[in-house]
Amino acid sequence: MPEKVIDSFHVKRLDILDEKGDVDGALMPSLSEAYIRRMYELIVLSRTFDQFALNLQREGRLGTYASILGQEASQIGSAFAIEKTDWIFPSFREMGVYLTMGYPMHMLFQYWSGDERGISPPEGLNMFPLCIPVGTQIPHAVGAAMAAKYRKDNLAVVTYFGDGGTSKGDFHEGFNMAGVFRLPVVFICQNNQWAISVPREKQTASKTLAQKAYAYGFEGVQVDGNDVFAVYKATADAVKKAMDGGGPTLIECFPFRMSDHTTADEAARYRTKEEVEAWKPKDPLLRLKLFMEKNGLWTEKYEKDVEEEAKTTVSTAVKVAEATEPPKPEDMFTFTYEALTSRQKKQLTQIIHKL
Ligand SMILES: Cc1ncc(C[n+]2csc(CCOP(=O)(O)OP(=O)(O)O)c2C)c(N)n1
Ligand SMILES: [Mg+2]
Repeated sequence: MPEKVIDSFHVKRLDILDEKGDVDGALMPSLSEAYIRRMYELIVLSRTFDQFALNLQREGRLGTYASILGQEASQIGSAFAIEKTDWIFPSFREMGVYLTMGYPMHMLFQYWSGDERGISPPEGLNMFPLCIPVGTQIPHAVGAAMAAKYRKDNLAVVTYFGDGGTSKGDFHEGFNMAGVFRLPVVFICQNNQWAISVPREKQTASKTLAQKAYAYGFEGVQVDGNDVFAVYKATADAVKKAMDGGGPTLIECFPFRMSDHTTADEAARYRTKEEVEAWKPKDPLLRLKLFMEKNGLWTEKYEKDVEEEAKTTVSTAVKVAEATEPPKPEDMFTFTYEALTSRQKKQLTQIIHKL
């Protein structure tokens, strides 16, 4: 008997906005000028937030922080395609998504300064707290999508994770269940080429991360992660498909982690200057700016105004966060243990009476 090919697959890659600021007119989604300006303003706001956070950390006013520099188009582009009624399960690097969805900025500063009250999403904002354990948000999102399908809720569930997250068992278990039950979930992998010091080629032998979806019976697509329009379109299509009963989609965004892994890391020790330099012309903000300039949506005054407003917004949020009374150390005992040991009782007394 001759061997037969019983299955094959291909991976689509979506690019709309190039490095010169030109778009593919056939693929460009129909977006109003005001909408495009809002995208730009949120990219600037997120980048400003990021810069403030890095500075505050260096001054000892914030704890370890994970920068989003270079990943703004992946985050803001996708978040613009998510409805307020959808549910979002982020990883730890989605500050741009939080800000686009309207998460109070001062709470993010509160969280990164070690106050967990900063990451209790306000009522009405369908976002889960950021997730530090790599990949564990994936099965949570799949469970929520299962519930949505069961209850016939008209919504999609969107979850974010990194290239490193695709090596976790949570990823494979979540993907399997999403595929088998054709759940309304959109998986957004921000393949920023690095998982701390592990480069993409040591993460997997697969040619793309997008193709991993095919093993679980659904579509994976790769998108230029520095292209806000391509990320927006891929996410909008996947959200619509999920809500129309078409099942899950994996979107592999292809940006670059321009910064260190976190402020506790020093990327220069494991990656070359040349690699970082090569990504600079691909910058998502620069590219959108060029597009807007070519289309009469950008002037130097507009840029200055947007930057000034972002700085004011961010510094106000810092002030609000820093004016918040810190949590009481004794709460650690009140909410952690059912019953205190005699040693803990002694420690608690010492804290209360400042002994
Ligand atoms: C379960 C678990 N193992 C290890 C870690 C330590 N850790 C934090 S981030 C990270 C790498 C994540 O890489 P990736 O998924 O590519 O996300 P990125 O940091 O690039 O956004 C690791 C191993 C962790 N937080 N959780
Ligand atoms: Mg990564």
